[in-house]
Amino acid sequence: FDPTAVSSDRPLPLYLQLADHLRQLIVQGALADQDVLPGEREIAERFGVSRVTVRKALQILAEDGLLDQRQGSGNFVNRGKRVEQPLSALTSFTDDMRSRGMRPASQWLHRGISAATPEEALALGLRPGEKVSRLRRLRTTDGTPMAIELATVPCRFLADPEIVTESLYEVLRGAGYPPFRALQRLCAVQLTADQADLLHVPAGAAALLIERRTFLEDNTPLELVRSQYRGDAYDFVVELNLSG
Ligand code: 16G
Repeated sequence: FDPTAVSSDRPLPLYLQLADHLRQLIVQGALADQDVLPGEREIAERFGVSRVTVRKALQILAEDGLLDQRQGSGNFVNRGKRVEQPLSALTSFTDDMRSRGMRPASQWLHRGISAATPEEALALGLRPGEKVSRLRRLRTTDGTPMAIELATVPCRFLADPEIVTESLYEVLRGAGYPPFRALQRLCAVQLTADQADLLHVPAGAAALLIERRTFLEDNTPLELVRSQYRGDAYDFVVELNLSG
């Protein structure tokens, strides 16, 4: 614990400062999964704040799913389950989560039609300015934010983005455009303050940027996706074989 992380000199209410500090300790791994936090009184003394402030901060972390408040036995750190996704299978977020018995959901950040940018036109084999459907979502599992995803699909495969309510791939399959093959690139990035806010992690936290280009069986580009996956929640796993 760093008592200087909470100070009445800063404009943010003390309970929010304390919640932020504890969240960072959890997300960055200084507090391990299932660690028990000290009691309210001890935390209050260490940070020089009231017990009410501590209670409000812990309440926020519990609501964010980072703490399990167990009556009588204390506050347990819940770093959440890491999700393992095999890199070799072409699956959708919804399929992936359901196959693990988890509940996928999306929070819509944007859904609309606009002209392809030159970069998108190139990646999707479109004429410059051709119309594309854009779907920007915060993807969650069991209520925990996992990734921010922007999918761009030519309008000729998805004329109305509003018909996608849950799974984009389900809609594309239903329309006779099943995703067949994809090329994916992963690289490490730090989240911007806005992205970190959406994903409930501290600004600057590590994430995996994944760019995917998906094709139909005849090699026509179907979607271009750019996503930021939480570095603390996701493992991408790949199987290697001795070739030759
Ligand atoms: C996955 C795909 C994304 C695809 C989405 C469809 C990665 C990195 N990305 O998130 O390309 O658009 O699934 O999911 O795996 P949906 O069918 O649940 O909407």
